[in-house]
Amino acid sequence: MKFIEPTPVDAVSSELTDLQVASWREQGFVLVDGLLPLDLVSKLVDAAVSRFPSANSDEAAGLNDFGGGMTFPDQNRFFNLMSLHPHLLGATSQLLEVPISELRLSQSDLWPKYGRVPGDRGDLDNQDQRMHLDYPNHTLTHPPAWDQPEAVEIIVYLCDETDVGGATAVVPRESHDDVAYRSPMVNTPGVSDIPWINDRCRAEAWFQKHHPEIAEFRTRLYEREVYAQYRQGSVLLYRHDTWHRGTPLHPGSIRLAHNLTFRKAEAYWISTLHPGWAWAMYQPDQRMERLIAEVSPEQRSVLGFPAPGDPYWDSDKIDAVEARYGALGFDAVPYRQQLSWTGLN
Ligand SMILES: O=C(O)CCC(=O)C(=O)O
Ligand SMILES: [Fe+2]
Repeated sequence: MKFIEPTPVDAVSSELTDLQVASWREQGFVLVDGLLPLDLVSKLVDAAVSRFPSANSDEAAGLNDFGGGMTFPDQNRFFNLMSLHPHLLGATSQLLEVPISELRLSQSDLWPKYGRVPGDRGDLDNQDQRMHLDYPNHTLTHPPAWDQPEAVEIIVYLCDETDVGGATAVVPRESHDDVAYRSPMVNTPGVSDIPWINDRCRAEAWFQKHHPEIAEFRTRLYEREVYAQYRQGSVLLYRHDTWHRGTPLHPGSIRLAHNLTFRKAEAYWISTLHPGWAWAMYQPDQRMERLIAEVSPEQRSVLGFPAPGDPYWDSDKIDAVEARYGALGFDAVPYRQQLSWTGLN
């Protein structure tokens, strides 16, 4: 087993180092430490621990697959602030080479995974996952050429691998003509006629029976996997077209992880994974409205709220939006300033 350890981001700027950016661009992933403040991480851990069933509880025994976790925007403010953390946005902007205002959040969910004893628990069991790509349940199309990435996928780990196990396994891309990464990438569940089986043994048995040549291709992937030895607060940055899988946890333990995707604004074919922001604005706690009012213009733009200077704005619209959110603390000044600068007022 080859474990990969996290490397620290730049301690002063909290930006990814050149080596980290190169690792994501060439190998398809990078595991980093020091990107996120640990006090925010521990607030999120507290929120998640009180939200989800504890390990070994009867309730946890029934939770086999992910889903049913916290999704953005949640009633928990720290989860929402983590989802828009400036350092996550900054790192993504470095990787995709676009300004933060041209990023869009399309996934933010936090879910528990429970460690089980080895055994067959059906097709959908997520304990020992089959090798896969994530793109089939994110994009309507297919990821573009490797050198034109349109999204960054992220796992923020809220536990320590040494305590709970469950290292994410990743297959590093070796070169521009790596056979594992040749387009189209279709040898993964959920694509073409391949059923969506999550459990490794069951999925590989299906490939052996129906497509032995794909089974052979996939055997090579397992041989090449390396394991992310995450710590609490480590961040795995990867892609919708990076081969990876979840591996078993220590039986009886619980792992908490926060998964995110930021896409380029122009890549509208990448869908938002959750019910969406609009449905959240039906909640009596006004979680979405309060968040809109609280965060920076740059963070708002990642939710699709037009940035200062966007042609959307005129002074009537700014007045109206201020009337809507002003009582919650929304500051319209940056929008007005840009309007007068661009001379459209
Ligand atoms: O659990 C993990 O480490 C990875 C999970 C994963 O890849 C997935 O659910 O798609
Ligand atoms: Fe995945």
